[in-house]
Amino acid sequence: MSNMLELTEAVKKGNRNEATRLTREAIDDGVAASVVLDALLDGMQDVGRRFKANEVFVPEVLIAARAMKQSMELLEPLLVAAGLAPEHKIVLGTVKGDLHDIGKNLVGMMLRGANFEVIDLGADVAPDQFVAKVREAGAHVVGLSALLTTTMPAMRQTVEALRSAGLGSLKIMVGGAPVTAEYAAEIGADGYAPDAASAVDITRQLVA
Ligand code: B1M
Repeated sequence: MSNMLELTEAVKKGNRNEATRLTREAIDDGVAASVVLDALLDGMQDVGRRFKANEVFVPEVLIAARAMKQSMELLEPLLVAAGLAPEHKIVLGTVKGDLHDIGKNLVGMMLRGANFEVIDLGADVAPDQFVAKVREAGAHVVGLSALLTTTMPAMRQTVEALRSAGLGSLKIMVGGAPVTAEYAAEIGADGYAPDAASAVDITRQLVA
């Protein structure tokens, strides 16, 4: 018999095999895809909350995201069939000249864990690459990461390029260790997130 609380616990603990087994069992038992999805999201949301509160750290988030990912792969065809595929697309990347991608990857994992579709362009991404991908994908939000004070100007240039490309109601979120809310406002971004869990909250606000 499927147990959604156990599934949530398995994600929280990053127990990939257990999460996969319980997801498969739930699917076989005919549990609605939305119910299984909620159990997975609850687990990831809890990990995000504890990460924000410094109760768990990067490794715990990584293993929880890995457990969630494998279950999502099983669930995805059912979600699509039930019309529950992610509603919002986010293009994510680290700006030109910057190779740091660990924090950006965490942001991507947390966003996927909150049922956003994430298109990750990687690191060292030029402004025109962001513009082209946002246009091609019809993304609702773009997320820019920078870890170096020397690449913060590239973040500004990317915001300028996105704004002058006339991409409609596109929202821009920025983050990364040297980035502040003041800098985000100065360069004309719509949102700033200090950490990966907050990035989910900010993205929800931006698409609301
Ligand atoms: Co580099 N590095 N690094 N480095 N590196 C820092 C950032 C530095 C602070 C180290 C130091 O001097 N103390 C320093 C920057 C100084 C500055 O600019 N003020 C620095 C430097 C100088 C450099 C080089 C220039 C060194 C050199 O070659 N002389 C060079 C630059 C290369 C380049 O990018 N062109 C360089 C290279 C590297 C490595 C390649 C060796 C490696 C990166 C590997 C990789 O990412 N694949 C590396 C690393 C690992 C670091 C440190 C040690 C760790 C960064 C990290 O991953 N943190 C870092 C020092 C430190 O932070 N202790 C350092 C963990 C990660 C989870 O946190 O990335 O902050 P963070 O992400 C957080 C938040 O910032 C936020 O959420 C994340 C999770 O909560 N966040 C977002 C991040 N992006 C977001 C986007 C959002 C929202 C939130 O919305 C879109």
